[in-house]
Amino acid sequence: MSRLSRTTAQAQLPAYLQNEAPAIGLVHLGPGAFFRGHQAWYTHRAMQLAGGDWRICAVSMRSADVAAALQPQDGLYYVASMEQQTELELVGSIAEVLVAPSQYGQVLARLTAAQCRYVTMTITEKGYCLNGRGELDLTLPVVAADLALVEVQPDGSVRAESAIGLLVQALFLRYQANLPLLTLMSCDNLTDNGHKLKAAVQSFAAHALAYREQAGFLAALQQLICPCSMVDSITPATDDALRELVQQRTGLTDAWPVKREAFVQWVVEDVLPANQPAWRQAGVIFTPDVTAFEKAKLRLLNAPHSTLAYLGSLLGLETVLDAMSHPELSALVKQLVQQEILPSVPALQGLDLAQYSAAIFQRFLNPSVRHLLAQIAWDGSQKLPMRIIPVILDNLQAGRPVRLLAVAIASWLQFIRRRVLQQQLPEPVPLVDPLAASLLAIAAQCSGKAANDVPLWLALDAVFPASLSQQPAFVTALSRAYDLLNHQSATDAVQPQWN
Ligand code: CS2
Repeated sequence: MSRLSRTTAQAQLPAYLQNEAPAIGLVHLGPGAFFRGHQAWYTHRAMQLAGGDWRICAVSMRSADVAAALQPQDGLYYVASMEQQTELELVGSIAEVLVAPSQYGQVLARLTAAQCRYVTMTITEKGYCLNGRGELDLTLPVVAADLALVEVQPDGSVRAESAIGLLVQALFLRYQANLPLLTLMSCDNLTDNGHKLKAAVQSFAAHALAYREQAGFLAALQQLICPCSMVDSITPATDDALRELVQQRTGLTDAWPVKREAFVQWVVEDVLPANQPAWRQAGVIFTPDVTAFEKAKLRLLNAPHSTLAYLGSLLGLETVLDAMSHPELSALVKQLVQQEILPSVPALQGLDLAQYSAAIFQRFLNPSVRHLLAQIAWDGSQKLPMRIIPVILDNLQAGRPVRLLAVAIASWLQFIRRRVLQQQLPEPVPLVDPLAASLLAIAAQCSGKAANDVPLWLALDAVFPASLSQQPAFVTALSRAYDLLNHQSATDAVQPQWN
């Protein structure tokens, strides 16, 4: 069986790769499955429709796995969109994959090339190194180390480890070379992602030894364009079943195809420079204000997703489909959305939010997408402050209920406790979270009783704003849910007794 490459896939190559390939115009940080099924696919579509020199240099911030898989196949890979029928599409927008730690000079060269105009990024919530207030966390070791770098060398001999540090280096080199700055596009599930990114870049530059005396550079950064965006497409991790399917259908071996649901959406704040890939033609929605789209998606998709992940894991379930097929759990999550989340979502012209939410629950039932709850459960400390805590704050302020939102939080806390209790097992399951050490340390002091444990958890200011522990309505609801999930089986806890 031949390996996928430009030569072996000649007959199926997208038209833009048939002759000379377009030049690189974009750099992307974080070439995980989501990016490959989403932004890289949109850019592929854009080049199919309108050409342009918009191929992508994809940069892994740490792991060399994606480069090892895609380089031998000329950056090509298949996207499988899973609906009743599985459609395969060969995507050719990735020109190369670089690994930042070992190819730093090349990464800087790409970022400082005149023809590079955009950096898109999917570095997950934790990649932005923000604190509980959504600002750059100057105390994180990786940020502190990057801030202490005293010079910037175009050859990459001075290396930043964080994405923000790398971007500021590149922007500074462009500034020195009189090149236009880059447009930086966060494509992560962060509230206000563009504003947070811009603020983090500016804060880094203002605090870093190498830049803080450079008034001209700091002033130039005020002009930096960082559009906010909402990204959406459910993209489970690749598995061997997908690799086999691709092999059977195409006769070629693809080391790392990507699968996702057929639904795909990208809404971008309409502030991009005129010179851009034909994303609009490819279906990207441009709008003056993304906030309402972003709130609707984070609250109506990601919030129930996380709730299903934690409660479902406590119930011993494996996938989103399993969780949605559990009658009490799915009823509870629907009730949560109906009663406590939908009222917090601002109206969006032309979109019926109830229908939008119903369609999302339908997407969760897609039998072809095997989406593991364990994958969604990762990084709760980073995700819940974007998807659940803001709804709680809004509801408290508006006098709306938070009872079921508190169940969602309690299920996360009990999920962490479960991990601690499992440490004694022969094969303990690790807690995947950048704050794992702090979370496990708190869990180790827990007794299981809310009266003792809830204050310990609420003191975690990276996740819970201080004001929350002053809110009796929330503390009582959280304590009740916590005790219930502790003393009874999770099955009992999702019974209709919440009504
Ligand atoms: C999920 C998201 O893993 C998670 O936390 O909630 O990745 C979700 O599948 C995407 O945001 C859908 O667009």
